[in-house]
Amino acid sequence: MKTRRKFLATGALMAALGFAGLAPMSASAQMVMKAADVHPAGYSTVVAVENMGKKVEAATNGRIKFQMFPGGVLGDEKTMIEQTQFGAIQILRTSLGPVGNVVPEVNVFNMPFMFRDEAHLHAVLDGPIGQEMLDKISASPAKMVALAFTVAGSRSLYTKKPVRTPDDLKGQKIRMMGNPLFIDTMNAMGGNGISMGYGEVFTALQTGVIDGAENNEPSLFTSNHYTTGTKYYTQTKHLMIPEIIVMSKVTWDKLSADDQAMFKKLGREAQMEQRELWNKSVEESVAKLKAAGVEFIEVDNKPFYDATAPVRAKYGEKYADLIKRIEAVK
Ligand code: GTR
Repeated sequence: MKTRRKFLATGALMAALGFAGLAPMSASAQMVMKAADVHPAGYSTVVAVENMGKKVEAATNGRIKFQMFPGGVLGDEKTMIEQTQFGAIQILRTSLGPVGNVVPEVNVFNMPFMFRDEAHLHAVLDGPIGQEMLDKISASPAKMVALAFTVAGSRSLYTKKPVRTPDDLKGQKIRMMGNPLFIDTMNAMGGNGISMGYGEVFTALQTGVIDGAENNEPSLFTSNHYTTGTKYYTQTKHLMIPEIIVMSKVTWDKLSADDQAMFKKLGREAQMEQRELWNKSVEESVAKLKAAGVEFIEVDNKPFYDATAPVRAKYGEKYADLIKRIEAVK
């Protein structure tokens, strides 16, 4: 028993350090791909990637399988992107927010009020523009092969004081994801944007380092941020940021063409499956947040839209044609 436990522990350590999957593949060699996510077990993105892993395992008779590291145990998204780039993480689900720092083109999708609503966003992602964006990421020097999109609804503000207008955000320090575009967005909306990793937000809210943050309902719920006194959820819906499932290019280059095609196919299936899981999780989180006393504030988001026009102008200038095509999607 003891020896077996030690053996298992060593195996887990080796997997955690990134040894698994680094050896050159022979036909019978097993490849264990480390998959990572900042979200906890049970979250729509984690479940969709786990299910993709099960399909991969079945399709390859166990030759390739996933080992999921949820809850940000391998670091925040910036760190995980770096680890994916050099091959220590093989499969990563990440927001496009921090990806904008390594693939600037994706910032078109990261701009405030870029999409009319979720139906518009989903039509863009599932159609030719979405495929082009995945291909752009894969062809960029970022060393990540983009397999699929996941969705994350829209981001709204959660604060300790109610916010109804940009004026109410004056002097409030609001956590944003690490990307200058988001800091500019918050500053334009009236607050002070503070960049920090997702895993630091809870303590920063508790200690008053920040006054609030912004995210979708499932993230607000599963992160427990709502327990820190941020009981007002103001539905500005200022950002609708798509997310991606990527494979490290280091790993991708070791796969056969057949395996690569299988990953693309199963990636697309994961995209559709997560969509269903997502919709359910939004409903559930809204109900749970309301039951816990979070007040949902409906606002007129026109003043926030108008205030962020300079941000869209600054970041969108280079991509005017693409933006026109996005706007034309029905
Ligand atoms: C969530 C998103 C995560 C992460 C997080 C954050 O909505 O799904 O990938 O980006 O927001 O705010 O850091």
